[in-house]
Amino acid sequence: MTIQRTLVLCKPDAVQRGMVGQIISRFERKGLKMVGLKMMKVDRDLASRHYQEHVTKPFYEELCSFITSSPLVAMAIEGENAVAVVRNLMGVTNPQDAASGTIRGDFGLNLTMNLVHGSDSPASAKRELDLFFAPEELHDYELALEPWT
Ligand code: 3AN
Repeated sequence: MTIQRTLVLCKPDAVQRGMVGQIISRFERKGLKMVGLKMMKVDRDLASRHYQEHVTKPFYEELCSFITSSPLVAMAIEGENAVAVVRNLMGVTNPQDAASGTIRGDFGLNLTMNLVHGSDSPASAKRELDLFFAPEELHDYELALEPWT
């Protein structure tokens, strides 16, 4: 059993469209545990560090201006194989190709405004959680229902 932590962002479009509650709900009902949660406005510096792997891509500028355009909700999520499980719940990058039943498949149409971000590997998760959360903002606690999920 591999318990992992991963970063999820409910991006500015999710906040603006009033979908944060529904998105969080999908992670909760799966049995994943929220261990950190906050609303924040991402500045240019954080955006460029978060998206450093995309710096040479043609969509980099659009990505950074979108993520800094309005507040987002950042979450640290914990659970068994949380990195891959979260990615499966999100669906593939382009919402038009994402399977029904996934967040992007059910709620999105736009490649840039694709509602959520989830770390793509345990190494990215560690790097991204460090970018978005201070250690004291992450909580170790037990959920009473954990033995049942
Ligand atoms: P994911 O978010 O599924 O891990 P990445 O890491 O490949 O996808 O891309 C990061 C973000 O960049 C995506 N969430 C999406 O908003 C944007 N993006 C990816 N590919 C494109 C593209 N071809 N054109 C515009 N935006 C893109």
